[in-house]
Amino acid sequence: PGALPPGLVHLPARLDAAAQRALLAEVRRAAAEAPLFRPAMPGSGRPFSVRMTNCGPLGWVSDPAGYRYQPLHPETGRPWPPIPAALLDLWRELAGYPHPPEACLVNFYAPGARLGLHQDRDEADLAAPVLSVSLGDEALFRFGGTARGGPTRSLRLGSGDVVVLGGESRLAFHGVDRIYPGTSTLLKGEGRINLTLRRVTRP
Ligand code: MD5
Ligand code: FE
Repeated sequence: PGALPPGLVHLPARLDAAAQRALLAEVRRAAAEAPLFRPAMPGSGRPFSVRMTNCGPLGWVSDPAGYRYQPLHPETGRPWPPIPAALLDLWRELAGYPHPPEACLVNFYAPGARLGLHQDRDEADLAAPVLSVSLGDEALFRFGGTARGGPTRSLRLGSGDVVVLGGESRLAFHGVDRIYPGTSTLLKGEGRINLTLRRVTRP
């Protein structure tokens, strides 16, 4: 409870059930063209528990050589599929930023997957927010301030929730501690999908 930090806007169930189903169909289409891959930590090569793919002119990838955005899928060598129109509409409505996103990172959390605390700072344009859409099972999302090791708070994110992370929250440490299996019927026990829209380059 209590106020969220400046720049963090949580819109519970911003997408209704029909919009969630339509978006999920788009994500499945994209993943058929650009298969989910399992990124590895730079340096150690330790695999993520989250699997990923991307839409848009650029996609985020991580492998032992480092984190980066690139125009081609790391395994197929093909361009990423386009960002679904419904997501571009949501960005225009909510981002407060006058240029389109260039990457839509798709994170797939099977039950048991998690994402450690980190900052998103691989984008050259930090003036744009990150817009997050959750589908499927609920997740325990944790966020803190811009310094590692500071206090953190948690927020439960459900299917259809949208979070806009801008301003002072754009560089906040954040992660996903766990998902709650069986809390949504949308993905039928498969887990959770999170979509993040990102502007990468300076316009
Ligand atoms: C997720 N994804 O649920 C989260 C939600 C990622 C990632 O963290 O990098 O793919 S996006 C949350 C986010 C993005 C940018 C800033 C902040 C949170 N924040 O300041 O809290 O899969
Ligand atoms: Fe992140």
